[in-house]
Amino acid sequence: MSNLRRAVLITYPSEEAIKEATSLANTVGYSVERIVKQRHITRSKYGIGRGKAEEVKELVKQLKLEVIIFDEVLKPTQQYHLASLCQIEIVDRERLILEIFERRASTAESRIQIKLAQLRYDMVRAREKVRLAKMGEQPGFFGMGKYDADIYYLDINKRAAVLKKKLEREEKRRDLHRVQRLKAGLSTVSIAGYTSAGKTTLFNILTGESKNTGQGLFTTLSTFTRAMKLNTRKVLISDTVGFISKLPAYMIDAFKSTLHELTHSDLILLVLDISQSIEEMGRKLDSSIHIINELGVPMTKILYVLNKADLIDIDDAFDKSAYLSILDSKKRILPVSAKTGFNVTQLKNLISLLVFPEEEKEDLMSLGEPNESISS
Ligand SMILES: Nc1nc2c(ncn2[C@@H]2O[C@H](COP(=O)(O)OP(=O)(O)OP(=O)(O)O)[C@@H](O)[C@H]2O)c(=O)[nH]1
Ligand SMILES: [Mg+2]
Repeated sequence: MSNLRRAVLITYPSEEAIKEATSLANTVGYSVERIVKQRHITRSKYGIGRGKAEEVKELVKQLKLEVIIFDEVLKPTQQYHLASLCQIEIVDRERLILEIFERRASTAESRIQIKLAQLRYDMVRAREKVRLAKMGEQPGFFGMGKYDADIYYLDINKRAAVLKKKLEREEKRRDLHRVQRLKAGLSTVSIAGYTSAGKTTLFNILTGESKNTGQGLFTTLSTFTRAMKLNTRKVLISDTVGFISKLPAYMIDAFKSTLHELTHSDLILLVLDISQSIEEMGRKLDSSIHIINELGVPMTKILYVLNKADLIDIDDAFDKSAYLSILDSKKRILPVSAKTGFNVTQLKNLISLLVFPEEEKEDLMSLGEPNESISS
């Protein structure tokens, strides 16, 4: 595509940070022409140091770039200062994620959620602009005076309130479904985890579905539920929206109704990509746990699924799972491959054991042993 918007990306020096930010940028249609790396990108007037900011300004001019992608959530003042210095639009991490969500939202509910999140994004910035306008620092706010800026701010507030009402109605409808399910006596299991961990691939292999999977981030943007057979019993299993780090709390809030599925589940399969470095896994695990805590889900409901075991040496997989379980001995962990089917039968057994403890007393001591061909 030639209509990609040419961007300079400002991010952290780690390879993983660069990869993730580039992938986010590509997903929304930016081509990353240059990468500027900085250890600290949340400090100071411009997010980055003055010298670096000047460097970016030069780059933008020389390469005729159209946008700066800033891989952090910038304070509105920082965003304003950097944009003024470089005379160019800034897309920070928060807006990047919002843009992806906007493109991928397919249900009425997720569209309301995105709109709400966008309004909050604007609201914070409008508040800042009103403040700057009052200090006389930025008299022309979209060509408006102070009074107009106040009105604009109130208007955003009002629209947000209307959307919240709508969202509540959608939530109520969901709750009704949930009650019906409970009446049907079915237990629920949810698949959660960092984006691209392989949740949908796992969902497909467990249910026989063929939902879209993909290398990009946020392939799945709304919850999907299906029945899954476990020996003689049946449970409902849901695939959910992926997590990402540096997600502001209000965005988690906007997605709470989608993620409510997790709050009400009997068991959460927290999927981790085990083919990544232990540091990277740890970082993503932290982000996931943070969001799960925000949702008020008890940690005792989590079963850790270490996916993509086919990509690494099996001993390595067990080392990694051991390492992660050392951090908290109560963790329940199983390496699997959603792609090859490795350990998927064991996973089903474990789900069965955890969801129906009274009926599945027989031991599952051999769980996690590499007794199933990894390439089957
Ligand atoms: N090698 C290998 N690749 C896998 C495995 N599971 C998933 N993948 C790949 O990882 C990528 C992401 O898989 P998805 O199932 O879409 O991941 P997801 O967690 O649903 O991602 P989002 O919906 O975007 O949050 C795809 O390219 C899959 O083919 C696995 O066990 N082994
Ligand atoms: Mg998915």
